[in-house]
Amino acid sequence: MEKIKFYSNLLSPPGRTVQLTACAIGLDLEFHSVDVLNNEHLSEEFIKMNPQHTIPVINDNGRVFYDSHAIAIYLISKYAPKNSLYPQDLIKQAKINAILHFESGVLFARLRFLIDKVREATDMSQVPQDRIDYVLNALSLLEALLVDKYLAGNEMTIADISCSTNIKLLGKT
Ligand SMILES: N[C@@H](CCC(=O)N[C@@H](CS)C(=O)NCC(=O)O)C(=O)O
Repeated sequence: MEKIKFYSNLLSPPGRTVQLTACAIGLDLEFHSVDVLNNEHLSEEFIKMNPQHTIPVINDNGRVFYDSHAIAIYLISKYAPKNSLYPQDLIKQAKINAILHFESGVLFARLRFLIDKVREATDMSQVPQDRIDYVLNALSLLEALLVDKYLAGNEMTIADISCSTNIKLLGKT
């Protein structure tokens, strides 16, 4: 069996979610760098793999998957089904899934909206305040989720991995 091919960029938070998940379950991925800043993700070859032209993407022996949340769940369910990063218990899964959707629809979405403006600006005064406020509000919502030791209870799960990759990006910005 071939190694799983992993198309991503080291700076991408969703990409890091997949990297960290694979690392946590001891899975060795074959990394293929995609230079998003130079539009490599818009190439015909890449769009054939993922019509939404987002990274990360994996190719597991001919089966192609995109979206970090879907990939993380797939890798654990297939290669480490007993791992507590994504437990088999449906109630725990529902809690984790809700946080993954929060990451995708609120936290990362707002962060991306802000980062786009930060990239265009020559100094921070050019970044619209409402974009900063939306991110701060998303961080407050994330903080409010943290009632136990980890986001979805007292054990670390992929919800923590997924959200933490955003915080790392904010640290860089
Ligand atoms: N929900 C997706 C988001 C992926 C995403 O937006 N990735 C960015 C890089 S961090 C991207 O590929 N942007 C290029 C584009 O949207 O065309 C996931 O979790 O994988």
